[in-house]
Amino acid sequence: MDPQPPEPAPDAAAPLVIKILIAGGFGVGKTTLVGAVSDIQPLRTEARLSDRSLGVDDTSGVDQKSTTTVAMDFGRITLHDGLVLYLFGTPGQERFWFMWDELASGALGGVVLVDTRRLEECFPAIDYFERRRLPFIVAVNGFDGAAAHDAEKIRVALDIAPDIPIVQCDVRERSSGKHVLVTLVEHVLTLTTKPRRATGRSAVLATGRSGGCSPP
Ligand SMILES: Nc1nc2c(ncn2[C@@H]2O[C@H](COP(=O)(O)OP(=O)(O)OP(=O)(O)O)[C@@H](O)[C@H]2O)c(=O)[nH]1
Ligand SMILES: [Mg+2]
Repeated sequence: MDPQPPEPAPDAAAPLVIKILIAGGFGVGKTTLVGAVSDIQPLRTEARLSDRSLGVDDTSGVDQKSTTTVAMDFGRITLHDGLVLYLFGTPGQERFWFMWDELASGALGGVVLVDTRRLEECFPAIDYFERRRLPFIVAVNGFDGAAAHDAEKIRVALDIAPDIPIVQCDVRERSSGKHVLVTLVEHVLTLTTKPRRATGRSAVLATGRSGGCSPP
C-alpha cells in the first residue's frame, strides 16, 4: 500500500470557532442581541406580522413588534484573538420550531433569553437544552416597564439548576450582549473541566414547563 501523506499539522494560529444558539420565546430580543454584538452585518430572516397571523401569533406583551424571525439569525463575533463565536438566533414562534434541530447541530451551548413579563415563553427553550444536555445560561432582557427580579426568584420560577448562570442584560447594548456571551463561554468551559452532574428533573419538567408544548 502506498504510504499516506502526513496529516497537516494543526495551525496554532487558527482561531477556535464555537457555534452557539440564541434561543427563547417570541419577541424576547434574540434578533436584537445577535445584531447588537455581531462584528459582521447579521443575516436576518424577518417576515412581517400581518393581519393574517392574528389568532396564530400571540403578540401580547410585544405590541410594538411588526416582524418576526421565520428561519434564523446569523452573526459572528471575535471575543478575543483566537476565539470566534458563530451566533445562531432561533425563531421564537412555535410554527417555526422545526428549524431548531438544524440550528442546534454542532452547537456547544446556548443563551435562553427571558422577558420577565412573559416568563413562560422561555420554558420550551429551557426544556430543549435540558433534554439534549446542551449547556445554557439564562439572560434576562430588561424591557422597559418590566420590574427587576431577583436572580434566585427567577431560578425558582424556571426550575433550573443552581449552577446555571442567570445574568441581567439589555440586548440593545453591545457591551451587555458581549457580557452574556462571555458568561456562556465561561460556563461551557467550567462544565468541560468538571464531571457532568446528573440532572434531577422535577415534576414541573416531567410535565413540561409550558404544559407539554415544546420544540421537537
Ligand atoms: N424597550 C426595549 N425593547 C427591546 C429590548 N430588546 C428588544 N427590544 C425590542 O423588542 C422587539 C423584539 O425584538 P426582536 O429582537 O425582534 O425579538 P426576537 O426574540 O428576535 O423575536 P422573534 O424572532 O419574533 O421571536 C424589537 O422591536 C426590539 O427593538 C429591550 O431590552 N428594551
Ligand atoms: Mg427574531
